[in-house]
Amino acid sequence: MVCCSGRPWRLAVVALFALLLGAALPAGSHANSDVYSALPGDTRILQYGLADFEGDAVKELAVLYTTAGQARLTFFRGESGRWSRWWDDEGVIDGQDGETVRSLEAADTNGDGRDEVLLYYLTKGNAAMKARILMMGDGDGNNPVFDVILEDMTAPPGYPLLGTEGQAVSVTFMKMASGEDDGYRRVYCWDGEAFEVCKEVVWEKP
Ligand SMILES: [Ca+2]
Ligand SMILES: [Ca+2]
Repeated sequence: MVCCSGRPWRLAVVALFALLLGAALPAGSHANSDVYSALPGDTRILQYGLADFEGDAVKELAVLYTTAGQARLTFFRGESGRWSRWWDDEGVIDGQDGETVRSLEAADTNGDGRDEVLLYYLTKGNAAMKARILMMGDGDGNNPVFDVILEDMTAPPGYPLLGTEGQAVSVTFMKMASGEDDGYRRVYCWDGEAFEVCKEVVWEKP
């Protein structure tokens, strides 16, 4: 699944809302109370998403929310038909310099069969949108670790392009020149372990 054909992801979100409204879905009929009872009392949900972060063909639930004025991300996994808290972000989703996290998406950005989480932030003044990609790293299924594997921005605000560059799976960011800054088309290729810049075209400022 790629970013720009995100229909499966959106369908998953729609399905989850149906779940929260009481419709029957595989994870059980008590997902609403499972999720809310595990989160702080002042939680305000921003967005949900279902994706398979482990690559075991079973989807987990990602919940983006605010509490005490901070955005937080918590993952749940299905256990015996209930949602069970699985992972908390512990700060890896915090924005910088006035950035605020706006939304999330899930996609297999590196082609390894497991989904990653893409978090989107609007930068100060809404001049650009930053994407931060989190991937499940070392750890086991019971104690997962999610690491930031890529971060860059698109301006005017937009989404990175997921695709291929030659034989490599790639993520591309485009930033228009503005003010004193040049722009770029910057391609990151997955080398099996990390995303590395594999192509960059500079767009000089006028
Ligand atoms: Ca899974
Ligand atoms: Ca992946």
